[in-house]
Amino acid sequence: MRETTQSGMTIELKRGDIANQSDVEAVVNAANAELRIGGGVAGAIHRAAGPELTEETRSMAPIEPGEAVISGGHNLPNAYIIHCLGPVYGRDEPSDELLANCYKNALDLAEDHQIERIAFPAISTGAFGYPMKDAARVAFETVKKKASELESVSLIRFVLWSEGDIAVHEDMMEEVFS
Ligand code: AR6
Repeated sequence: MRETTQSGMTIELKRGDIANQSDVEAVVNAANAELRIGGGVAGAIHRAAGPELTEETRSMAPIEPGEAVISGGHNLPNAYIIHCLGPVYGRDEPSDELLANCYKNALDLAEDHQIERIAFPAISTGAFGYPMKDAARVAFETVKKKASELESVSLIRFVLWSEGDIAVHEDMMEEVFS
């Protein structure tokens, strides 16, 4: 399963680069606490958005695990970037609750800004070491719980880096949504 509908909202999986999603209004950054350029997603987003992004986010930092803040998209093709700090697996506990908070808080910010289409990376599953399958379960269960209260958001895209990551998400989508 690569796409499903929940309370009228589409949830889809796509392989690609989170910094190259021109048909959504907001992309989510798997940020660091300082909201600076880093590796992985944060590197790709900050490089594509340009140095003005770091200037804008400086005053919002530091953020805590589970927290989300919103900025402009600068040179990205998106109006907004929502920056989430995921938990470092094995250190920030309870990791599942903190990861769920990332998705909840990002979706709340999207609603506040009347965002209809939003793309998430697999937060915490790179440098922060969260197992992909467990992270996918948390992401989908959180989206499923929130779906009925979302009025503005009509598309949630999960942008995954590899075919293997897509396969893990396909199986978990089946498990959580069917
Ligand atoms: N587009 C989509 N997914 C990507 C991309 C991309 N351009 N690049 C990597 N991924 P990570 P985290 C995948 O490490 O675990 C940073 O250095 C990647 O394969 O970006 O939350 C920050 O500065 C993985 O599955 O985020 C923080 O210090 C997933 O995105 C720290 O890493 C997340 O990997 C955040 O760690």
